[in-house]
Amino acid sequence: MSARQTKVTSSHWGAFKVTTENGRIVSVGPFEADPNPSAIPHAVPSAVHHRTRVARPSFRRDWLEGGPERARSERGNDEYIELPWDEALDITAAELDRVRKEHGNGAIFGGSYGWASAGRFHHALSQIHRFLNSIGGYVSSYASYSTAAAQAIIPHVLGMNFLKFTWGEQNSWPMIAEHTELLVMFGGINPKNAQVSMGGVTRHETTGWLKTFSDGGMGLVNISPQRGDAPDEAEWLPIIPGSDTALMLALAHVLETQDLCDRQFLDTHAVGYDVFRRYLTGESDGQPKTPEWADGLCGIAPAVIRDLACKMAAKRTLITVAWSLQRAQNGEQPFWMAATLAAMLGQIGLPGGGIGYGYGAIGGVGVPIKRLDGITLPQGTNPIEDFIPVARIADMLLSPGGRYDFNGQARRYPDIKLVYWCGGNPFHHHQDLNRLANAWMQPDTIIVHEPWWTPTAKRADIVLPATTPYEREDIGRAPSDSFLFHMPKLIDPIAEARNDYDIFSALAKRLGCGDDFTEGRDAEGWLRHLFDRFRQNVSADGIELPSYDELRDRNWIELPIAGAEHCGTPLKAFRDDPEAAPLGTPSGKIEIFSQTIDGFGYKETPGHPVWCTPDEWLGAGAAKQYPLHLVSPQPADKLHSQLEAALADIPDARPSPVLINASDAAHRNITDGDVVRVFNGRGSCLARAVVGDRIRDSVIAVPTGAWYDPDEAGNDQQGNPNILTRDIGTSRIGQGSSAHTTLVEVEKLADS
Ligand SMILES: Nc1nc2c(c(=O)[nH]1)N[C@H]1C(S)=C(S)[C@@H](COP(=O)(O)OP(=O)(O)OC[C@H]3O[C@@H](n4cnc5c(=O)[nH]c(N)nc54)[C@H](O)[C@@H]3O)O[C@H]1N2
Ligand SMILES: Nc1nc2c(c(=O)[nH]1)N[C@H]1C(S)=C(S)[C@@H](COP(=O)(O)OP(=O)(O)OC[C@H]3O[C@@H](n4cnc5c(=O)[nH]c(N)nc54)[C@H](O)[C@@H]3O)O[C@H]1N2
Ligand SMILES: [Mo]
Repeated sequence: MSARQTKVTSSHWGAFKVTTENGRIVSVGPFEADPNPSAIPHAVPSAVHHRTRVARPSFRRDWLEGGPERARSERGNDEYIELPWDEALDITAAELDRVRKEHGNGAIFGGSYGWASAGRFHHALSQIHRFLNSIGGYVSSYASYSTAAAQAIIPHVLGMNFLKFTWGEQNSWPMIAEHTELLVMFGGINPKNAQVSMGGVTRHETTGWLKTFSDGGMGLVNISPQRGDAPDEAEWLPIIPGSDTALMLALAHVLETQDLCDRQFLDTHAVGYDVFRRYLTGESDGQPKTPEWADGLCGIAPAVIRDLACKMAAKRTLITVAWSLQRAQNGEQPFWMAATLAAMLGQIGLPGGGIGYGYGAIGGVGVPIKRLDGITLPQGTNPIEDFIPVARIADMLLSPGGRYDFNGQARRYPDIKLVYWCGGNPFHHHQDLNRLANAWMQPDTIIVHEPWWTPTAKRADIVLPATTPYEREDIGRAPSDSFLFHMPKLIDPIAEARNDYDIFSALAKRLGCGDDFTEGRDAEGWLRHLFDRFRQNVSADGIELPSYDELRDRNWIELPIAGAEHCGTPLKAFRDDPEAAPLGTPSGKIEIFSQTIDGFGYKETPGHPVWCTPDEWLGAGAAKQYPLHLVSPQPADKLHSQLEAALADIPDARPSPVLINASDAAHRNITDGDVVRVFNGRGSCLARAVVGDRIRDSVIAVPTGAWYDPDEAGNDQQGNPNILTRDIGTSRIGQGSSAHTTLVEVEKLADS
């Protein structure tokens, strides 16, 4: 591997060229077919060769020497002992065996949420789930941090799996460009987030589409606490976080009272408008949801609300809602209410009209493409049926046997003895990290596969060093992308890193189920097998693929599946004939009132969308003590906590930036560049002030992704907002993450 060579590889942030020399990645460059390549891969060369790579299998001293009982109290504050692979695998297999024999597989938590890396075979989550299934099963996790509340509510309202709706029943970019006159964006559409997509996004097109929309004279309205969440051409309505449902209700109130709603559409295509209308007008609760009422909650003037409602009724309007709105307490409500508002406008099923969720959240949303069967490693079946809603991990660890409600079910948390993580970083992604750190002391044993010493790896008992995609061969393909990649092995594994597949194969063999797990194939055997299956499947669609060897030679090909001709008008069949093409809801129609949800008996969330006052927001009593609302968006310069090793080395990159309005900064004697402490009753972190007028007053933004690194007093040095966020479910319906429901205060550090 000494000669200099350049190859293309694929990643969640797109395809890019990688140049290697003498066994090292020396530089990266853009991929020719990408009109707007992401800068994220620039961190790859230094991250891959970084000093924070896990070199060898590592065991926490207390766990290794004292066993689980002694180990628990020390996680996160201990030394590691390196062992040779054979011994490490023996110990790990023996511990898995002990737990499954003593407590059953229902005591193993293998949810292992996380984005891991692109690449279809070495997909860490598929690998761990297949492995744990082959050894008798595990407690899994349900839905995602991204969209858990949406995944729960949308099937009740629109009768469809949320992901199916996202990929199958939303307007494509070309259709919006052609037909939409007014684009009303709750939470904006920010191309910064469209840099990434699960499994890859080769052509970064979102910026280009937004420019097409504004150049073409489309009306753009950005309803967000941050101006930068949409193009500057958009009208900015700087809303108070957590109050979108109130604004939507007021828009609905104007439509209802000014007779601007499509009553016929509501009669033929929706159920429950009558019940909802009584709530809207205040007949049922005494409070009409007028623009004046909403102004006091969301901070948008009544005249602006009236004007917007009239425009929405007069024009072909597409309402879009960012995923962030449902990553908040009662995050189900703005998603439900937005669908209700769209139903009142009566444009659902018309080209360029209606409702869409998550445009800009990831690169694939809106891309017109023919969907093909994926390339996935079969995971087998899990004999353990028990699961938790994904974001309830700390609750689970803190209250084994504890009761909770979830989407109409009364459930109990399992009693977990062993946690196994491969491809995620809970000490990045979970809320209230001090609480998680406490919950993390409960299990006997925590096993983590990681390329880097992340905060999660530093809190594991057994850390097995994993390769990165550059150290192994794989196939790259994302469902919303027309490119297919052979991802070459570019360098040898760093130190003693091994592929997750090889680690699991060796453990499975020790546990007596090696053949079940491998089916007699090595990694290359699987790649050829999975590729051949994909090749056969797509040939039924009339697409002929080259052989695996030819793909390997060519590095990448484009499939003939992109283009507007692959996308029809969303929900057209339902609009044309709701009897013949009903939705999958119990009524077959849009459920503005859901008998099912009403039947759950959750008094805080009745059978129609409602405004629920959040526990933490600018209108709460707690705002006296913590007067700033913290939003924690995705970082612009990377994907979550990935590549953080390299990014944290950039001078002044850490602690993380905190965007703060000039008036809030002045009030606290903070100037641009100052290091500040952001704090509330749950914890505190450092951050570096970025002062400006692109965020509304009383709101601050700290991006996610810094590696949690508390000092002895518990003050996080790197600027991870999750030390501050609140760890409660969105509601009993979705039990998702409610990261955006957080109040804080900021102070200048005495010596900055
Ligand atoms: N406050 C707040 N918190 C949030 C959010 C928010 O908006 N606000 N957003 C949430 C959302 S939507 C998400 S999706 C989560 C994301 O949270 P995660 O998906 O957990 O974050 P990542 O940093 O992508 O974690 C992936 C980990 O896998 C490791 N990895 C990469 N490749 C491999 C591999 O091949 N093998 C192994 N074994 N490991 C590998 C990486 O080094 C990294 O540590 O964060 C959530 N947290
Ligand atoms: N560069 C980059 N892109 C990413 C990721 C990444 O890590 N890096 N992660 C990816 C993942 S896993 C996901 S799930 C998506 C997430 O996609 P989103 O959920 O859309 O993204 P966020 O950045 O969390 O939030 C978008 C904006 O919502 C606004 N916002 C917050 N609260 C409210 C509110 O109450 N009301 C309104 N109206 N606006 C609010 C904030 O100003 C924030 O900037 O992003 C994906 N894209
Ligand atoms: Mo996500």
